[in-house]
Formats: sequence, structure tokens, C-alpha cells
Amino acid sequence: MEKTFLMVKPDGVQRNLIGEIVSRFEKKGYQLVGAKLMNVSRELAEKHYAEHKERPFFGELVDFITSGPVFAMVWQGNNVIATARAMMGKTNPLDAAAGTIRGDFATSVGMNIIHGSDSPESAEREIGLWFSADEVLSYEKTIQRWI
Ligand code: DAT
Ligand code: MG
Repeated sequence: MEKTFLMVKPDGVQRNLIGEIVSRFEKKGYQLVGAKLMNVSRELAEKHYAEHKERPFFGELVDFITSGPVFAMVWQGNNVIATARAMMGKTNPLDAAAGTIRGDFATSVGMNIIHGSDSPESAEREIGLWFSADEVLSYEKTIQRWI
């Protein structure tokens, strides 16, 4: 079953949006298989955002993601990587449609509430970076046959 890495960023944690965000993915029919509230080291932040290291905003991005606790998650389900991205909305919240997480809760690209893996390759890399194998669970939910 497809898995993705999602993270409520420090702004989302401070703004009490963990429950709202978890609820959206639960209600959609996705299954939470790993989760932890954690502080992020600069080393982990720099590895996570390595693809952006030449961008002018890289320093700010690392400062922001290490500025307070994040809620890191692994979610599982049908087409979860692309569908979670659609549920998040565009990177710039001002371009994100109403009804998406960024469209509903954010106004600045620097503080856009949530991260989600953008491809199967990044999902595999990011799950491996943020979670050890024993922190990602495999369990049955009887409701799954209705989804
Ligand atoms: P996404 O988070 O939608 O995958 P991304 O991978 O292009 O977007 O960028 C990672 C994060 O970097 C993004 O969530 C917010 C920040 N960011 C992107 N473009 C930015 C910009 N032009 N100015 C400031 N921060 C930016
Ligand atoms: Mg990205």
C-alpha cells in the first residue's frame, strides 16, 4: 500500500492545527501508520530540504522548520502521495484553492502549515529520513474494506 510523509510544520503546531489536519486525512479514508511530535535538528532539516540548498530562501527555511516542534507522520492509502498534495493545496497559500489546507489556513509561502512528499521517490526518502523501520506500523482496521 502506498505511503507518504506528511508533517505539520511549526506554524501549524503553534496554531493548534494538528487535530484539524489529522482529521482531514482520517475522514478522507487514509490510515495513520506513524506519528511523532519532535524538535528538528539543523542536520535533519538540511537533509530534508537538500533539494533547495542553492535557493535564496534555504537559510530561512531551515531556521523556520527548526524553530519549534513539528508533528511528523506517515500516512497510507490509495494514491496517498498525490492526493495528500491535492488536499494540501499549492505551495503559496495565496494560490491554494479554498478547501485545501494551505488555502484555508495560511497566507504566506514561508509559513504554509504542512509538508507532504511530492513523488514516490521523495516519499521513500523522507519516510526513511524521519522514521525508523519500527516506528512505521502495519495494522488492520476493519473499516478499511468500506474505503
Ligand atoms: P512544497 O512544500 O509545496 O513541496 P517546495 O518543495 O517547492 O514546496 O518548497 C519547500 C518549502 O520551501 C515550501 O513549503 C515553502 C518554502 N518556499 C518555497 N518557495 C519559497 C519562496 N519563493 N520563498 C520562501 N519560501 C519558499
Ligand atoms: Mg517540496
